[in-house]
Amino acid sequence: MDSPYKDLDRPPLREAALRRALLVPGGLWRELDVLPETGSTNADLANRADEAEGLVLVAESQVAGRGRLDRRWTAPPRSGLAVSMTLAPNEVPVARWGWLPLLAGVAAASAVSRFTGVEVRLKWPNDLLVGERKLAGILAERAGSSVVLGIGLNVSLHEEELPVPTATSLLLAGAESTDRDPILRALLREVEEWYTRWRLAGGDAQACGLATAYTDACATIGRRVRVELPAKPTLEGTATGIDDEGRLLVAGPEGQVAVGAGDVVHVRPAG
Ligand code: BT5
Repeated sequence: MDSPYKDLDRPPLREAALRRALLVPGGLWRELDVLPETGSTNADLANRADEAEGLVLVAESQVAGRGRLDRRWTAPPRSGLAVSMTLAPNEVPVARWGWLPLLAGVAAASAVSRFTGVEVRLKWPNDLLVGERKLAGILAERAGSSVVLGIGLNVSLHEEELPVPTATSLLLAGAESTDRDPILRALLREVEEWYTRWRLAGGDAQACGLATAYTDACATIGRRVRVELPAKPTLEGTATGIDDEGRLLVAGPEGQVAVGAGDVVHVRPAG
């Protein structure tokens, strides 16, 4: 539907105001750009991964948005947030970097819940759910000595605009506000806060409270799950928790197995 009023429903992000609010002395975020259109904000920042951390790139429209394992992330222009950031927690052992996508999930869920009143749960490793439907996805990719963390959040999509029937948006979930500027500010502030705590704890998710926050928000833990792994038999068992490296622990017939976000094709509830 080509309504001339659509732009009024979907005002552009205010780059200058976002910069004023977020690029503060002593803070994590150093640069913030809003592009009218790009292929993928994750791909763009991966090319700049050798610069110091704290770059933030937002796109009003993404034409080649990436999910995990060559999957796609699609959404109409200005209907949500597509944002990537670079992080380089060099003093944290690389094995613990697996917590970064989970950290982003905790930060995004708490920013969204607080600002919009919508109750959000996390599905391991990287989905924000409202009920069983996906509100946001997170993609963490290694690039040089950094991690590019990308978040796609559906804000004002109508039912007929959803890219897949399992998706939802803040609008459809009855959010108190669908104003993207303050949601983005809250999101980036929460990521900064959790990242700083986690990093100061040397990446120890237990010590900094991240593991507890994640477990409290996670709908996967405690459930029966079927885990699809590439080129391996499907694993079925009970999700019992998250290990020190951010992997999901699944207790199955052959004992406890730890599965990493990068390895998993799908985690589905088992009957
Ligand atoms: C993800 O992958 O969920 C990670 C998505 C990350 C997107 C952000 S946007 C900013 C940054 N730049 C990028 O290029 N990417 C990041 P995965 O778990 O593999 O889920 C992908 C699947 O989600 C697709 O195969 C679809 O089934 C579904 N999907 C695609 N677009 C969606 C949407 N807008 N809402 C809900 N589900 C969607």
